[in-house]
Amino acid sequence: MAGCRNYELRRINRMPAFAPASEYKFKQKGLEAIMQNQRYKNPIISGYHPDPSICRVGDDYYIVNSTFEYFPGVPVYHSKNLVNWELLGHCLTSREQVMLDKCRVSGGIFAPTLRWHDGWFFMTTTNTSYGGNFIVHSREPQKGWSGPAWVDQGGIDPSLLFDDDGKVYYTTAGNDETGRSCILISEVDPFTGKRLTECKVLSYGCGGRYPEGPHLYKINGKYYLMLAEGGTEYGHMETMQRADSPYGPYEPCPHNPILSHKEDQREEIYCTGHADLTEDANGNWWLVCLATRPCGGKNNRVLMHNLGRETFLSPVIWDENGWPVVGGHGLIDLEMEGPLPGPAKPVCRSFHEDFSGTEASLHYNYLRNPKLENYLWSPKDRTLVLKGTEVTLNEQDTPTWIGVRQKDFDTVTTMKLRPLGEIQGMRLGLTAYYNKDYHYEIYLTRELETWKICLAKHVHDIFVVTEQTQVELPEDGNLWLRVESDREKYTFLYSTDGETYQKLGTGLAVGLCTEGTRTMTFTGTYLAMFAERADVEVCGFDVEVF
Ligand code: 6LW
Repeated sequence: MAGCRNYELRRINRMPAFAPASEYKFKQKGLEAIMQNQRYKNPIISGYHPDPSICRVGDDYYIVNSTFEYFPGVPVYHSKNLVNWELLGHCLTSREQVMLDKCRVSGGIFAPTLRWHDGWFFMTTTNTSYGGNFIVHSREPQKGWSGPAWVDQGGIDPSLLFDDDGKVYYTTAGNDETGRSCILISEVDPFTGKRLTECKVLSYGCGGRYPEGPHLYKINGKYYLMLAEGGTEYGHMETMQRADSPYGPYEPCPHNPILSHKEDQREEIYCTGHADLTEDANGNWWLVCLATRPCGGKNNRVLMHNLGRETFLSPVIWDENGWPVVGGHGLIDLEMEGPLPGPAKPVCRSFHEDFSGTEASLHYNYLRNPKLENYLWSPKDRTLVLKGTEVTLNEQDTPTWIGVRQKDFDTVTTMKLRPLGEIQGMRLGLTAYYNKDYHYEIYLTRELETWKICLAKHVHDIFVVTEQTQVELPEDGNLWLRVESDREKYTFLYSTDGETYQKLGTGLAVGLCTEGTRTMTFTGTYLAMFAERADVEVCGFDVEVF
């Protein structure tokens, strides 16, 4: 463990107290080196990227996130500096690895954990709709992962600890025989998933409800158990315990919760929790966690978020008693500073499709397991043809739908399309989509002998066309659809020349928020193209993020 840094920590009103942007020396592989603190912005992976887990291999860092009903499952991001993250691929790219057929909204894949040991990456997660807990492994995360090794242990939020004696501990957030929430532990074979010991109750947490998101670490000869408690909403917090044995008895950190915004009055970041720790190549420690940014912004007590739970980063130092101190005494910020392991570069979150590939970019997701025959990429023509089916956006199924996460509040998404059929009731368009019961879309439809552009909204059990207008398509049949978003609303526009846009209508961002859904949900808003009943040729799709 890195030695305790000689930081001057201000203990005033639990306001953010970061070590001054100071130079400090540290030993790096026997070389003296000077590392200047760098400032960086949170979230480090924006948009719907909940339940982050991080691991390091040499000076390479990897993060995975939960993906629920979306396919492919569990993205793997890579960084050299903890701030700039590149999407390498996904752990779950086949039906065998991740069955999602008609799964409920926010079903499917819950929180993952990523670990590296002895040349192998291991990712474990839960398919809450089919099968439960499993482990996949890979030597190179971007080159495919094994089939699922199912683990006979209940609960969610599985995690792995590879101990020095070769034992591999498997922890989950489950229930004891009375049904009480607790953390369970057993020893497993990480390749086969075989449980090698009985499953035991490890902890009931440190007093918060719903102890979950367990991670067990071996640090400086002691076992540290970090938990999320309080539930993933506004009471969320992270606690720490430690013991001399993996099975305890554990003593709680005297300054628990080590991370929580439940009392924070700065009104910028909420729900911090579900964290993971890593030591960087320079011996400095870092924590990643999920947190939310309400679309209402500061001074607006309407706590609702439409972007989903995002991935945040905080420096961690260890106090004189060997307990971790996260950020400013358990508070993190939208802008922080710390000894990043490499020079940070500006982050660009925009997405441009050039249709030069024979398959979808890694950044696209589908709803549940896609029928790929309905997505025809033509690099020669620089187009994508979406083949519509009878399945609509309102169904717990797999419509022809392909989208990217909305990665910040201010965006402009533009789609250039050409209808390939004239079928009554067809819908070809662009949607701001939270889930099957919460989405807004602008689309082209055919009604009797006319083309119409409509704006439809689905919120709770209300699905209605709120605006519509007849349109004459140009001779080449091209049409441009646009969605502009900000913290308050989505604005829907169309153009028949790609230059002059007409506004059709708007939809409020609060209609697509997690807190507003009638069942418990965990995802975030997507900007997606879709086709129903007819086919559409797409030759433009750009998401500008400001
Ligand atoms: C995650 C668990 C949780 O697995 O939400 O509320 C689940 N707590 O930690 C989905 O993010």
